[in-house]
Amino acid sequence: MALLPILVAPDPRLKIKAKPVARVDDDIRRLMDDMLETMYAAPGIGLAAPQVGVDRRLLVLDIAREEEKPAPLFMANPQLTWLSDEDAVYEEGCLSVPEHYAEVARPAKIRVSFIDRDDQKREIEAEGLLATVIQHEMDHLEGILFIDHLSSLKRNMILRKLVKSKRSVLEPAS
Ligand code: K1U
Ligand code: ZN
Repeated sequence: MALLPILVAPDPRLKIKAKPVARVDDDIRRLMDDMLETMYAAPGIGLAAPQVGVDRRLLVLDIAREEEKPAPLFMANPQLTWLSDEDAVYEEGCLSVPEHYAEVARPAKIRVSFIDRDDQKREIEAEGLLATVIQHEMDHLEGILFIDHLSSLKRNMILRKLVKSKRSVLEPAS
């Protein structure tokens, strides 16, 4: 398995609508495994393929706590089949928007259909943090970041800080 570099905003590859996969074959399974390893190493609780520069509708997640048994979920071509009217607000973070967090409101309960790591069609219901992380990762497949749910003032402030910190890595002060 391999650790993959995670793209940081602003990056045009994070704004692209990802393409469906035809099926989950050995190449896709290897990519999903690399994404999971990258997510655990970051550390994070979710990761979508566009975050590692891959233009495909794939995501991995695991919201199990450190003291719990790992419970990874692998999704290809996820589709929301039902959303609750009621919203829930969570403080969100993103490995592509490092060190910034903000509250985002999303449907509290969802039903999502997807193809799993064994190329089997599945549908699950989710609520709480799991529902939030699935929706956050599915946004990545549409080229949407959690900061796109904030006011343009807050979003631009965060983007300016990210540009500045990228610059300081490229041009360290002498
Ligand atoms: O970059 C990502 O998409 C992953 C992101 C997922 C997420 C977190 C919280 C709300 C919505 C979506 C992260 O994993 S950020 C890091 C994080 O939340 C975390 C890291 C280690 C332990 C617990 C949480
Ligand atoms: Zn994210």
